[in-house]
Amino acid sequence: MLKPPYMMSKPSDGDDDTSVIVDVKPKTKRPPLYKVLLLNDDYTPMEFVVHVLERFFGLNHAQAFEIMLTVHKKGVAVVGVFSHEIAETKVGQVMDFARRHQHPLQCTMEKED
Ligand code: TYC
Repeated sequence: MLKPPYMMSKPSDGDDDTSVIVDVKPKTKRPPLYKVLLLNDDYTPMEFVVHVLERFFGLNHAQAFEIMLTVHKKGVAVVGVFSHEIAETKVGQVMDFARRHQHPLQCTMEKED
């Protein structure tokens, strides 16, 4: 004769939760990117701006001249898109270099949409 306790189903091994996650979003998000912008002014020499673009943004002379002219004509242009840390470094390098040469050149960064 069977003695108590009577177990009418298999003992749980702790793995009998029947709820199922159907769809899980991949949780790794790419970090936001930042545009680095160069602003026009009436005093910074064109050749200085070209030099800045070559030196800090790795542009060749033709590319640097073209972007400098865009800023000169339109007032502002994106000179590159970077991670937050790299963008901050570039802005700092440009602002420091311009200040040391007593030019009012302005460089800023802006989060990409
Ligand atoms: N406008 C300046 C000039 O005529 C040239 C210039 C270009 C200055 C781009 C700043 O980001 C700049 N000398």
